[in-house]
Amino acid sequence: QAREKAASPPLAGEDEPLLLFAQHDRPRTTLDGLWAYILDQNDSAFRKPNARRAFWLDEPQKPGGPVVEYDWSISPRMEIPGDWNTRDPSLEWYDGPIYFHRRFQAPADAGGRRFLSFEAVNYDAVIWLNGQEIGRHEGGFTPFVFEVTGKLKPGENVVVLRVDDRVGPETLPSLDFDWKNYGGITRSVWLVETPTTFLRDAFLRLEAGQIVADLRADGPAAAGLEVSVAIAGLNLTLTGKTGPDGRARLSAKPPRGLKLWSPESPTLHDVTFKAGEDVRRDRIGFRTLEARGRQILVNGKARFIRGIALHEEPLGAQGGRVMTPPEARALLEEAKALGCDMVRLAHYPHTESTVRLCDELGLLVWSEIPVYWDDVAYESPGTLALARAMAAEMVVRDRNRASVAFWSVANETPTHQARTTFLRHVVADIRRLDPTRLLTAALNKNIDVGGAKAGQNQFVVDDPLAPDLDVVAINQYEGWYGPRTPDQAKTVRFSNPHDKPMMMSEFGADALYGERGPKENRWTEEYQAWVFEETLALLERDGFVGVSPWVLKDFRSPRRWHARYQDYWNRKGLVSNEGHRKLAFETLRRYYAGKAS
Ligand code: GCB
Repeated sequence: QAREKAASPPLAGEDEPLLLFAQHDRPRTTLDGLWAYILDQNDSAFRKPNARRAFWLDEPQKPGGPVVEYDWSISPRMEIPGDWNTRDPSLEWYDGPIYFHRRFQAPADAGGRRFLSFEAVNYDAVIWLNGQEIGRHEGGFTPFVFEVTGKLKPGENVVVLRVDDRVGPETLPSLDFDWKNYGGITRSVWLVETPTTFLRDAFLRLEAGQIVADLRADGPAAAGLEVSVAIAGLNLTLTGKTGPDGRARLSAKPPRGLKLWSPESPTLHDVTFKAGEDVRRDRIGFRTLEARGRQILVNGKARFIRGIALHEEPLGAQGGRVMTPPEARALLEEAKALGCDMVRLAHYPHTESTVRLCDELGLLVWSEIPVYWDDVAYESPGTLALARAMAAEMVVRDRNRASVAFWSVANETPTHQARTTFLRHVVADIRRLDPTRLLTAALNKNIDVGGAKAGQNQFVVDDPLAPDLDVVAINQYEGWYGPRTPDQAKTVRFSNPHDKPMMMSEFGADALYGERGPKENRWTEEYQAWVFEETLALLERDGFVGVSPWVLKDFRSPRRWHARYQDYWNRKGLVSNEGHRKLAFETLRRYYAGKAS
């Protein structure tokens, strides 16, 4: 116990990630575009560095000098953001280190501060600026920022990354997971400018009947700084001063007639944040969330959550990891066409613009960190620190989005003590960073981990983590993986001994689009639709207050081997990878139409 405590003190203010509040509204230069790349399959340059292969130094061969075995100017180029698996067909199955190189012009120094900002790099990144290492980051789905004030040259600069997408026993996700491990600089890269003292963080929300803003300034003038938050249309401006720690909490009673954000009417307000000379704008919605007894309440009203899960993979023959806003919109419009009011962004934080789109479209969001399955090193202090860092990056990036309703800390994890202790740390951190969201996890359905009592057809949610959560959720695949046929699913009773709302966070079945036949035939659209009919029918009986079937779209996965039906795609999509709707799409649409309030 004592050792564990020493390894994991509660998240302290200094440990909150530096993410540059409202980055989209700051002066910034894109570093997207063509980057040169060099494959280092044996990881020689990093493990055994020497001048011949110090890619980060970008030193050209000198006439008569020692040999240099690379030349960035003639290396192939790749469009960034990009995953190398789809950008370069010869790298479709490559896992390992790749170096990326880009020259860029730094804008003239305006006297403020500058940051290199990465929206996501999968998985492990080492970054050099002009030959000097400026930082490292682990984790493929969350943003990170390094300050480079004073490190840029006037005019041309060089940034080099080593990106290694290999997973290992202590990474997150760990060794086994059901999606393609797309490697690369998968989201945008920016050079961002801020004033010397700037608003590093702001969190504005409706909490306990008040509009509350937590602000944090960073820089030499951060203490005693005038700060304000003005909400357009409400005639409301909160003002105050930061304390010695650069932080301020402002609050006010919400004005009468405040229009709340809801899936039915996703009202967003234009908000202006000021911290000294730093003035930033964002669009923010206000709403309340509550788990009361066994109900989930949005704006004080109980609702049945009509969800769907999706991976971050656009429609198309290839898959791929880069998700542009139009591609995200196309997928989210399919979720809307199903009648969904929630998307489960599985199994890792999706790109920020997707969450912003959910704010606009009126889709609640379930956002998750990739603590996935039982291979995770739950005993490792390093892995715990990584999970906590990921959770903090996820929450700090998205806690101003009204759409975000659920923070999920895990998916289908075992129930032993080490895992539960591990997840409790993450839950505690998230509650500290955001007391307004519902904490959840997709819990296991396996009999041997306490989900179900063998023989009784009685699945009990008795996970030891349940008391720490606001909403208990279970994944279950009766009619697909289990011994029962879809119609026998109703012989199983799901029960929840906790006085908490219960959701079914997954169910589903593989179907190859266009494969038709008797419903008893696996892989047909009919079979999948049958699983949906039978499962949806028992939700209300057993007290579920929400569901997010698996999954909106077929997605690539190296562990789906059936050469005819899968071909390295998970085929549980309601639409095929190219966007054709399968029969079960209509089954779910009809069910949700009956549920819409
Ligand atoms: C699950 C996992 C999900 C898989 C799915 C499947 O339980 O949570 O990531 O893709 O089952 O298709 O087996």
